[in-house]
Amino acid sequence: MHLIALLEVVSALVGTGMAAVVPSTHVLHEKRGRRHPGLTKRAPGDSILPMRIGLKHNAEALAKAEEWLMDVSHPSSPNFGKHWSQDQVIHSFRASDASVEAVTGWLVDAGISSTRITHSSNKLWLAFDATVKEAEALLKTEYYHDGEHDDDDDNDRVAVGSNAYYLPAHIQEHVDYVTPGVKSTTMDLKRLRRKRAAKRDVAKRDATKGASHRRSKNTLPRPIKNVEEVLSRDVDDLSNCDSIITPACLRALYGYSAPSPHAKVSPKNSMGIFEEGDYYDQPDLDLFFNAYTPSIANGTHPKLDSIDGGVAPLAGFVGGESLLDFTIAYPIIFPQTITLYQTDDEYYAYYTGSRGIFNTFLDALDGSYCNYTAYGETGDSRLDPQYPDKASPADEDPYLGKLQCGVYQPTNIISISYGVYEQDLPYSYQERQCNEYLKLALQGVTIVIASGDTGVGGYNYGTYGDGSYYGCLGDDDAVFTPSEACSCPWVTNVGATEVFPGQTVFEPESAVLVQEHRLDGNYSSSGGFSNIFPIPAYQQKAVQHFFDTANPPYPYYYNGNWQNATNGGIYNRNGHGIPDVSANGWNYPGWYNGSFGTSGGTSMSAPIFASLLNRIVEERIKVGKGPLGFVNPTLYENPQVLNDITNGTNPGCGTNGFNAAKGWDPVTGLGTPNYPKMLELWLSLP
Ligand SMILES: *[C@@H]1O[C@H](CO)[C@@H](O)[C@H](O)[C@H]1NC(C)=O
Ligand SMILES: *[C@@H]1O[C@H](CO)[C@@H](O)[C@H](O)[C@H]1NC(C)=O
Ligand SMILES: *[C@@H]1O[C@H](CO)[C@@H](O)[C@H](O)[C@H]1NC(C)=O
Ligand SMILES: *[C@@H]1O[C@H](CO)[C@@H](O)[C@H](O)[C@H]1NC(C)=O
Ligand SMILES: *[C@@H]1O[C@H](CO)[C@@H](O)[C@H](O)[C@H]1NC(C)=O
Ligand SMILES: CC(=O)N[C@H]1CO[C@H](CO)[C@@H](O)[C@@H]1O
Repeated sequence: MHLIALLEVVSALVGTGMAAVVPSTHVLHEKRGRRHPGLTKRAPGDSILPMRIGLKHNAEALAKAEEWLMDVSHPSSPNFGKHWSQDQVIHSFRASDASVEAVTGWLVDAGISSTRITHSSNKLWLAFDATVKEAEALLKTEYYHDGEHDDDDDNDRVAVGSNAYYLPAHIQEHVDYVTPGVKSTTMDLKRLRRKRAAKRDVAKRDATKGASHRRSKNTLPRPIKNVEEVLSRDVDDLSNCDSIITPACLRALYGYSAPSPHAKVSPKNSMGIFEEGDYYDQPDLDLFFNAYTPSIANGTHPKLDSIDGGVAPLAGFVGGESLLDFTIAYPIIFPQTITLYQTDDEYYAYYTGSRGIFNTFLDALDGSYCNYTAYGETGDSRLDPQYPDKASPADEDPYLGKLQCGVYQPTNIISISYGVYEQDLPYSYQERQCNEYLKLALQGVTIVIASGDTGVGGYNYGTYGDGSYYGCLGDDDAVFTPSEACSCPWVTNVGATEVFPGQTVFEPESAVLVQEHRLDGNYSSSGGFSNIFPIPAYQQKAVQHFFDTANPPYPYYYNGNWQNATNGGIYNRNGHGIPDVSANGWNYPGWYNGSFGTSGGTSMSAPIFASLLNRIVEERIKVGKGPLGFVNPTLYENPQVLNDITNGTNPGCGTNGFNAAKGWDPVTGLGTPNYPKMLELWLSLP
């Protein structure tokens, strides 16, 4: 009964209500603005909580990170190309020894013996198990859980958190935050386990939503009528590139030659491609090689770096994405090889509708990321798959191993044709992930991501779990919806172009626009301005030039603050401009489960751009130079190595979207690749 009374007090007066039981040695560290509506049940005192104390570590490092990256990536820097080692990155982003000692001392004095405390390998947090009772005494708080909340993402798990907690005053300066705390932790509470069967039904119902929401969409093939005639054409014919973009059309557009199939290639330059919930199959790849690149032998396939049970190939589940990625990349880079980073066991990929994306992939590339703290997030979140996958029924082939941390070396170039929208995930989740892309870039890795296929809006159907609509933002559905993770300023974001009917590959391309292509709307190149990330220094001039010369006719807001825009603003005037560059994204031929058709999407554009960068790395290796790392500063300083695209728009949210324009624009970025110029530029750089 006492507990119920306290709960009311906490609910009404967070902080002050608790202050009576807080000794004067302690200070409030974090509290919620409003009591969490889901956390209604007191956590049993004897349950064990996995406590994590994020150390106030790397605030200085995070502030300097951009400068560090520019130091090795800006072509005018004397340290250009001098990428860091992984140890150097971990060391620079870790917490100070003084913080570790102070916090450990406090815990030991409070009765948590030092043998119970683990210090993470990246030095950023301390971990120990504690009973709810111990943790409440330590933090002068109370823990609640959401056991009755029927959330379809969780797998026999509940969220546990508190509404406010306190730290000794002398410890506060060393601690970023504690979980579970105001940020809840997902965990099993044995007595609250729900029946598996019931949960699985819910999960299945959500399968379509979960899978489609996270994938670039235009990859499913459209059948064409004149298959026989199309397949009888000479593979080098360039007269039909306005209806089918063959490998030869791409070579003509971007000025590179077919690689010699017998060239000697560096074993250290396999190209990385990420896939999730979508699989290639060998017969479809072979049909493509046979028709368009006979010099690539049947059976050629990527090397699988399986992440947390990810499998490939998988004949029964053929999807357009993987096949498109590989049939784009092989003709450009072969005999260079491809490394496939395939994440997720099928249960997570298909049935859970888990909203998290990329964290388990980044865990596999960088072991220190598994437990890294930044922007108030430590390690994987409740939105990410939980491994070992105890939730999956045995017949779904669960992955029962441990979460894979740091098991694969990242390739020099990684192409990603997946993403969701900035509104789909907590901003802190995306900021922490973006910081990881920066850390990989510091080590010389180039991440290339598709911009998305929905213009300035989002997919034009459906609702989020909480009932809000996910086409566009705001009460009137008028505010533009930037895609992610491509909106991170430390990756290279690729939009899509098209050769319109009647045009040839010897004329300029336009921004892609396909009307009523999908059930859920039109296809155009996603672009605009991030609501999370500000304009990075390397892009300032380009964005300013766009506003000066092609000012869009829409009201805007600042600092991502669309909720508060009183002038009806619909885009973020000082947000990171997206995309950076573009490449063709429409009418690529291919086989899917044995049927021939054409497809596209920015899913096609990203691997084109990434493959050309992979070839440039290969040429640099031949002359004793290193990988490219973060390419954007070099591109923004040298826009002449790209073909500026000036025609087209990316409609959405009831508007025409933005216009492609001279110079950078938020539809096609700086433009499409001019391979000879790009190669010459990077061969001239150290
Ligand atoms: C390669 O595979 C394709 C598709 O299965 C087939 O049509 C072709 O005959 C094969 N080529 C060789 C040389 O085996
Ligand atoms: C592929 O084709 C086979 C039969 O040709 C069919 O049974 C299967 O459902 C198809 N799979 C997909 C993913 O379309
Ligand atoms: C697609 O474009 C057409 C023509 O501009 C427009 O009328 C239609 O509303 C668009 N569809 C959606 C779902 O936005
Ligand atoms: C909107 O304005 C209020 C009051 O100024 C502020 O507390 C809130 O953080 C703002 N929202 C955003 C998204 O910035
Ligand atoms: C310019 O783009 C529009 C679509 O936005 C397209 O209809 C038109 O054909 C393009 N013009 C040229 C010359 O490609
Ligand atoms: C050293 C340490 O505590 N490592 C942890 C990092 O995160 C993984 C996955 O969340 C844990 O299993 C490890 O124990």
